[in-house]
Amino acid sequence: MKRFLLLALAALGQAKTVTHDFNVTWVTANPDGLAERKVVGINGQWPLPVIEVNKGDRLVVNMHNSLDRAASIHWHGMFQNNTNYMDGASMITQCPVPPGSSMTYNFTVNQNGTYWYHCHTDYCYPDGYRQALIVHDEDAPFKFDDEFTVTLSDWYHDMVEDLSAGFMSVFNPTGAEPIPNAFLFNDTLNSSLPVKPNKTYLIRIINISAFVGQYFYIEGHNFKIVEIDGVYTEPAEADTLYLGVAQRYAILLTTKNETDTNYPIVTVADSSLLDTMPPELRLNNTNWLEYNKNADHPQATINVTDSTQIVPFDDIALVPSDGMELLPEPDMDLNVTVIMGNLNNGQSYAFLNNISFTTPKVPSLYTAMSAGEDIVSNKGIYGEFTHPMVLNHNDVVQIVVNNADGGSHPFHLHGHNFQVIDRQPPYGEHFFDYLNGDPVPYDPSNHTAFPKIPARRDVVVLPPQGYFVMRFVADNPGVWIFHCHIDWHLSSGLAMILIEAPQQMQERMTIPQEHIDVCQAAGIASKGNAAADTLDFLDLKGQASQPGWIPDGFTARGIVALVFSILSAICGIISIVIYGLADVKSKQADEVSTEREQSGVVVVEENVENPSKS
Ligand SMILES: *[C@@H]1O[C@H](CO)[C@@H](O)[C@H](O)[C@H]1NC(C)=O
Ligand SMILES: *[C@@H]1O[C@H](CO)[C@@H](O)[C@H](O)[C@H]1NC(C)=O
Ligand SMILES: *[C@@H]1O[C@H](CO)[C@@H](O)[C@H](O)[C@H]1NC(C)=O
Ligand SMILES: *[C@@H]1O[C@H](CO)[C@@H](O)[C@H](O)[C@H]1NC(C)=O
Ligand SMILES: *[C@@H]1O[C@H](CO)[C@@H](O)[C@H](O)[C@H]1NC(C)=O
Ligand SMILES: *[C@@H]1O[C@H](CO)[C@@H](O)[C@H](O)[C@H]1NC(C)=O
Ligand SMILES: *[C@@H]1O[C@H](CO)[C@@H](O)[C@H](O)[C@H]1NC(C)=O
Ligand SMILES: *[C@@H]1O[C@H](CO)[C@@H](O)[C@H](O)[C@H]1NC(C)=O
Ligand SMILES: *[C@@H]1O[C@H](CO)[C@@H](O)[C@H](O)[C@H]1NC(C)=O
Ligand SMILES: *[C@@H]1O[C@H](CO)[C@@H](O)[C@H](O)[C@H]1NC(C)=O
Ligand SMILES: *[C@@H]1O[C@H](CO)[C@@H](O)[C@H](O)[C@H]1NC(C)=O
Ligand SMILES: *[C@@H]1O[C@H](CO)[C@@H](O)[C@H](O)[C@H]1NC(C)=O
Ligand SMILES: [Cu+2]
Repeated sequence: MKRFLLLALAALGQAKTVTHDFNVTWVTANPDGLAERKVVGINGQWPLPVIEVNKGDRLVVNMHNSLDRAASIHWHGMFQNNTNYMDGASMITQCPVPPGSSMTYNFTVNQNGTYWYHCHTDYCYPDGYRQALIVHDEDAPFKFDDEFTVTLSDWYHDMVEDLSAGFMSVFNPTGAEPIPNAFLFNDTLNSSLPVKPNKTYLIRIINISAFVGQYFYIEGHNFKIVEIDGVYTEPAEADTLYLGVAQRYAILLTTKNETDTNYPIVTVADSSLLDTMPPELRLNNTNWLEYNKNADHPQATINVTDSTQIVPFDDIALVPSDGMELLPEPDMDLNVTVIMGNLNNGQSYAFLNNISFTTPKVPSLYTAMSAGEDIVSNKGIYGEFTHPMVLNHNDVVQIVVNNADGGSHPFHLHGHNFQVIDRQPPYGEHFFDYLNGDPVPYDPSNHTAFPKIPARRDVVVLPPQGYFVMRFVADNPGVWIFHCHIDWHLSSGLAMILIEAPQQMQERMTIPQEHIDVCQAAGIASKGNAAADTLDFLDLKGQASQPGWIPDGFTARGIVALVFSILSAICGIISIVIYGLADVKSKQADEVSTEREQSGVVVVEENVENPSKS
């Protein structure tokens, strides 16, 4: 099937409709030259097509799923204002599109800059189903002669279904993430960006990885950062960037006058995220800013031994060029803590407070759209294990995310960019300092002064054992998932949903019939509460829930014992494990959740139970 682009000038202004037909199938590719594998292709091609639109355009993508599994497309960073149902997050805003079915995504793009699209159904984008989405803007507050878009990614030789089976498994009680086999630069290696002397280039860099952040610099060149995650910034001089998964930067690079030398573009994978380091894995890669095709293409000379010694530009220091000031004190204050731990099936899970996100039986948006007006704002109907929070229309919302885990986590909120008003420790030489002691949670009575004009973006990296604080206005009615963008962590539960302005959702939106038909084809209910109950929305009987807690007193030895007892059971051997079980008592008994209202400020507190750590 042919891919075609329809450029139809709208009656008013320059806005046009950009149409793509995507027939999604398996193809084969070997981008690192090390292993040919099956990847998700579009219209028989991989790398996938880069989508380009102008600001104000309508984007229409007709996706036909010719794979042997369900799929969807999320338009990362797109606000989907009044089109929440086009957000592409399976079981949040739509049903997963089953094999043989189609879905048309159709929305206007009133934003600038650098985005990407990717599958958002179970773990599906690490198999190659991700690519850049660029919004051109004639009115951008900077000038350049030409532009490049490059993606950075991690790459696995195995299919994600095989990797995930090993990841969520009693054989992996510590939750060690699969180690990639390679790191790609624009879905290849050893490539060159041909440049002319004395010119200014806009280079857009997108981390489309499943797991690993990367450092980026160009030998012999500084550059100016002019955009992060679709938000223009005052130009900021920098030499090195860190891109957590899903983050984007656009930089202006002015080339030298001389054309005798080519310069390495250096990418270094963030080794702090990798539990093991296979000797054959190339963490750093050289590509080239190519002034002269015939000159030498030298390998990078890297003068640090470990990626943690690299000092990147601190994105919190960037100032949005629209000058949007620090939002006022919040109307709603959420406080969540990232925790990794095991549940009683022996597997490792990720938690925000005491909840490991578990997919509901009805997409949460469809729960909101089918609930009675009187009950739509009751968070109970969205289920306990989706970790729902209901936001009032136009409230200022603050989210504090503390990290009780030793890894960093790139957190993404759908439907918004947000102000990052505090983050500790900062990027740089002290980034890993809190690992030397206990986690340090945000202390509202002892924090650094918030910036007057805070950086805004849609993915922020949560430091190891540290925290960040973000604010945004709940001006975009919809169900938006807030999650760690490391795909392994999303699948082990590091997510929650924000039910934003549910009454306005009902007033403003209608789910397209085609989307309802997709649910029918997938055999998934499109009405009802999180348990698919359409009669009594408050009855959550049968909702999907996380496995039970490990009884108190179960120690690390106990976890190992549990794993072995499960393994023994698998082998058909009866084994009674008694050590490790000190004081058997269910944790669930003392869980409480309270909400109190104070001078118009809703403070949501949840009792945080540390699941037993291994
Ligand atoms: C999609 O591609 C597959 C494989 O090339 C082909 O068999 C199928 O007919 C195509 N489907 C559509 C709807 O174009
Ligand atoms: C890239 O360059 C490295 C180092 O020269 C080489 O080992 C590797 O085979 C090259 N890979 C590809 C895909 O060109
Ligand atoms: C896209 O949505 C617009 C506005 O609702 C509508 O006019 C148009 O027909 C839709 N296009 C397609 C291909 O569905
Ligand atoms: C990166 O890859 C995309 C897709 O193959 C391509 O369109 C684009 O031109 C490449 N960028 C550069 C700088 O070569
Ligand atoms: C560089 O470009 C500027 C204009 O953009 C021009 O004035 C200048 O002469 C150029 N220098 C060289 C060495 O080409
Ligand atoms: C988007 O671009 C317009 C100019 O075209 C600018 O006024 C606006 O501030 C930009 N928005 C952001 C979030 O950078
Ligand atoms: C290139 O030469 C022009 C003058 O001809 C100078 O203004 C500019 O700074 C030079 N560029 C660089 C990167 O050295
Ligand atoms: C760069 O790669 C080499 C070979 O994989 C490795 O020995 C070295 O530690 C890496 N350097 C960094 C900073 O990651
Ligand atoms: C390492 O290299 C970077 C850029 O390539 C340079 O800025 C820095 O000074 C170097 N550090 C040392 C210790 O040589
Ligand atoms: C947030 O929760 C953590 C963990 O329970 C607690 O230590 C911290 O004091 C709370 N912070 C706020 C601002 O309530
Ligand atoms: C306030 O925070 C600073 C920096 O984290 C810390 O060193 C200091 O001990 C804290 N002071 C109090 C009173 O908690
Ligand atoms: C959504 O649109 C409303 C106007 O209908 C506007 O006030 C609001 O700022 C928009 N929100 C986003 C996130 O674009
Ligand atoms: Cu994570």
